[in-house]
Amino acid sequence: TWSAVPAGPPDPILGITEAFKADKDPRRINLGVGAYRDEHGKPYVLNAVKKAEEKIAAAKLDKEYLPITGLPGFTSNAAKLAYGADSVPRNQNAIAVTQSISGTGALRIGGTFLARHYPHSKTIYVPTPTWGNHIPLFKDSGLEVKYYRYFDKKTVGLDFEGLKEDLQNAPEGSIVLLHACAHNPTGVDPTQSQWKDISDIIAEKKLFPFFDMAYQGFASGSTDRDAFAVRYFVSQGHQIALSQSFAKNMGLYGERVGAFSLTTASEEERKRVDSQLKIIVRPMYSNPPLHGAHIANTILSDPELYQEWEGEVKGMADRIINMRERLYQLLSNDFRTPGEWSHVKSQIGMFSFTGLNKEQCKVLAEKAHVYMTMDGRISMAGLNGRNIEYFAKSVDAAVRG
Ligand code: PLP
Ligand code: TYF
Repeated sequence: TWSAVPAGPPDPILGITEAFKADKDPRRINLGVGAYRDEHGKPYVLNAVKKAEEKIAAAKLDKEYLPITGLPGFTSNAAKLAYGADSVPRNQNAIAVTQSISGTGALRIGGTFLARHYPHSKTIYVPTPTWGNHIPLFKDSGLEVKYYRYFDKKTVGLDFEGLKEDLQNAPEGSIVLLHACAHNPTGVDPTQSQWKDISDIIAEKKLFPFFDMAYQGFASGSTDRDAFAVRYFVSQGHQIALSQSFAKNMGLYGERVGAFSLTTASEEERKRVDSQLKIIVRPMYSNPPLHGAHIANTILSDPELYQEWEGEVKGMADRIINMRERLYQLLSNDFRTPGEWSHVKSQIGMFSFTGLNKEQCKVLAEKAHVYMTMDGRISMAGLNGRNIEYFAKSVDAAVRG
């Protein structure tokens, strides 16, 4: 029956972990997948999460089904975290929110909703480059995917002129995917003033902004600062779609906790949108899983746990920022590696787009047992005090060839 099924390619990011696991060299380093590691290179379960789980266990909750759109306290608190306590559509009860299977599930619900109900276009513009999964995900949702310029290889920074030009030339009404903060894979974000210009163009061209916020708190250490773009757009009167993930900022990767939301014009409109979100979710998975949503909601609704969580998010962000500083010093000063390395310091979030080419990445894997995606992206969280010198030395050797 399946004799005609062709073998497909592996996921370019998750496939790296396989290669890493097969390498038994003690010096091996995995900088592939974007998952936080502590200073010992180990996965990190947040204390706030452990305490929330203790509270949940003590409460002896049942395992009944959640509503189709998820745990009501969780969706409400997730929206508050993203939009802010004083958000106008939130106070008007005009934000439609559904729990989702993490950020990916939120993007997929959003893609499907827009393909079905957005009246002005079936095209979504995504940045080049973008998180690889965005492209098949939106195509499978029924949208056509097009691209806007984002990254400038020459400056290893934002191609702001190219971005503006491409958005200005997009057909009126098109959907635009924006990484809310900590752009994956480049680590390059617009400044606040550039976000304001982007907001103006989107208003002028009547484009529809769809924010992917997978790293709130992870970029700067502050959940408020990282929500700047989302909140600014809403304050300017844009209606937006938003995907949220709690994989990174709460370390809930495998629990699959996320939310998809849309701001609407009124409570009455929100109710109609809600009903259509339910119609999308039901035939896919009926209703979302319980445990992770309880964890996130316990943290978001308990002031003490919330404070502890904020400290831990900042701790993770700060450790990454320290590694950036250290890596820059090693390459630039200690080894005097040919090239300019200040982008390692200025980039934001989980990743650094090093500028290493495919050949150099290959050499790093084969000769130095250092694994990263072939576009030169490294997950900064994979670096720590014990491996960073070896990594920098290996990069130096690969660059010198
Ligand atoms: N969007 C971006 C930009 C990402 O980097 C990721 C990966 O972590 C996701 C969405 C979705 O991740 P998850 O489905 O684990 O929440
Ligand atoms: O870019 C990353 O590494 C994270 C994790 O199919 C990830 O976003 C990578 C690939 C994938 C799912 C999640």
